[in-house]
Amino acid sequence: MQHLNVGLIGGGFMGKAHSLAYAAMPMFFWPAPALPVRHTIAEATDELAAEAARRFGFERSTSDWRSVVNDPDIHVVDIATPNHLHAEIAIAAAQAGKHIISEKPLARTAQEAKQMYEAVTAAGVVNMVAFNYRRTPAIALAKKFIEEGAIGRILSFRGTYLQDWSANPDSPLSWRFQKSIAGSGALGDIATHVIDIARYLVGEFGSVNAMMQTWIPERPLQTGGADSLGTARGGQGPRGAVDVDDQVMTMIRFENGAIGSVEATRNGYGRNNYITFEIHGTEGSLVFNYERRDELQVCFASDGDDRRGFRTIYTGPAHPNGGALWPIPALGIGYGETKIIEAHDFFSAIANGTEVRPNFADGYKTALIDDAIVQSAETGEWVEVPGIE
Ligand code: NAI
Ligand code: SOE
Repeated sequence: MQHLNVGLIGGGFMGKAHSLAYAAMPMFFWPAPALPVRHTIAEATDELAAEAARRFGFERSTSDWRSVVNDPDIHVVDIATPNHLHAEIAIAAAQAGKHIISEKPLARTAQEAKQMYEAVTAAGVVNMVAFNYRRTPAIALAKKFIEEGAIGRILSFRGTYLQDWSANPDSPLSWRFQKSIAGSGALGDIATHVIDIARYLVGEFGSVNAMMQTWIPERPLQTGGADSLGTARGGQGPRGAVDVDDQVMTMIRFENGAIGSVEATRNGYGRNNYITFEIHGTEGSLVFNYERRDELQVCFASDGDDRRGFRTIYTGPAHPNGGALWPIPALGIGYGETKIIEAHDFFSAIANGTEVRPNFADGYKTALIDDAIVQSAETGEWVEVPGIE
């Protein structure tokens, strides 16, 4: 079994999730496609890096991500930093011939995403963007039903991603509220997950008509680089300007004729990780809510008029990736499992020399959709989403 050395850059929330996935992947998927070795972790300072290495089980640590990218012993570069560093790190890693997984959104703009896509294409390395939610077994099951034709031709997709961690005006001005670092707000941070799910389940976006809104224009300045996701509150100290959106809503015309909508907010009190979709087809409907992520609700026209209504399928060993997870349906799929499946699929692609989706082309396509949404919100017009050049 091949050992592949990972260089992980960024030891915050996603540094934790990816480290867990590398440790746990072979325990779930055995024989593993390859064994991820937690070789080096890079953080913003030497102290943070050393602490992250101890905590997440890495052999070495550094505050210089370039030394990781250029280390001949490293096979895989994992980018788990704030968004402004994704492009620079990914392009350097591709030029050094490393396989790359990057957190989402792939980049701050479509222009940046294009450069990343071109760099990995030229280098011929395996590349993946970490839209992990599509690996939730219930979402993969929805994909299977759609591909089997179980709900017929798709008519409409209605998707949401609603959270409330930043609804409090005292939650700090972390990097997620700064355009120079994040690129955009709720759009890039969370709407992109639903856009990825919509592309996965329905197909390519043709055009969009969107609104974007900033509800809290100033937030307390934050010291330190990591985002506490609202759990640390600022007091009466100085505040700085928010220059990204808190909320986005868009209508969608898909290329295949389906219509739909995506909305996302980080100010929806009572909603936590409320990723939902409802899909109507000519032969049935599918409904999903991540806060009940073991479940897929289905209604098939063939059920007959006298029993028409939604029933709940609890995902388990009979469903996509279920065999590798837990032996009984509804034992509980967690966020960690989506990252473990993601790690499995990424390392399988490296071991087998194949492609994995979503890849940088998908990340670039999503960035083109994001740019079209921003343009539409500014002009009030429908905006066509360009294809990949
Ligand atoms: P975070 O703020 O918790 O952690 C980011 C870490 O990067 C911090 O510890 C920071 O010190 C470190 N960092 C900053 N500059 C660095 C540098 N030059 N070299 C090395 N490390 C550096 O952020 P979080 O939540 O982990 O987000 C990271 C990325 O993951 C973002 O792109 C975000 O959009 C994405 N994300 C994806 C999620 C998913 O479900 N797929 C969930 C959460 C975040
Ligand atoms: C904050 O909105 C956040 O951590 C996002 O950055 C992630 O992508 C999402 O999965 C969870 O919430």
